[in-house]
Amino acid sequence: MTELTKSSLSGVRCFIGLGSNLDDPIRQVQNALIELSEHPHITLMGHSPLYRSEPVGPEGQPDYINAVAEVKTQLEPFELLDALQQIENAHQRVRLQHWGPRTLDLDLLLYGEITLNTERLIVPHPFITERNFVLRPLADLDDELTLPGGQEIIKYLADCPMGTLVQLSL
Ligand code: A4P
Ligand code: MG
Repeated sequence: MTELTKSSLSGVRCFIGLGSNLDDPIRQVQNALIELSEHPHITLMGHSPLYRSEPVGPEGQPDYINAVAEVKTQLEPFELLDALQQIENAHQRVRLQHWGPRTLDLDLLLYGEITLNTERLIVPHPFITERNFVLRPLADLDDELTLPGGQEIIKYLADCPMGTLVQLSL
């Protein structure tokens, strides 16, 4: 096995939430998936379908396009957050309003079995269990997925209102 293949198979299994509701959101999410796959220290293992979701947060903003990517990486959690924020910044992401419209949001949903609660990084992502646009695509990728405490994602999904979540056929 070559070094390249060996390194691409090792690392921590992580899930990244992608969201966009500005400036051609479908293209923003598709390009972000390509950028994740091209990152030298991130291996894209797969991604969910894209979904259209109604905005959570301030009213009057456009619908979001959401998806979840499954990756493997040898980056530490804060290094992975740095990499995600670099990709966000490359998408001309400007932070104007909490939960407001954005060209690209990359959230670190799960980092293996790790739990972290620091000022800069909380893992699992705090709203993972209550957002249909996170739970549905996570279950698409692995319907046996659990949180670090062992709670099953599909149980949260069963209790989560689906609102107007629509899977896009791309
Ligand atoms: N941060 C802490 N933990 C994490 C983590 N696990 N992953 C810190 C990523 N970042 C994390 O994030 C603010 C800070 O959170 C970061 O600097 C990082 O150090 P931000 O992306 O700049 O700000 P934000 O996104 O406005 O705030 P926040 O709390 O991350 O919001 P969310 O939870 O990302 O929600 N509606 C729909 N339909 N679809 C969406 O995707 N997204 C949001 C944003 C709101 N409404 C939405 C959607
Ligand atoms: Mg965010």
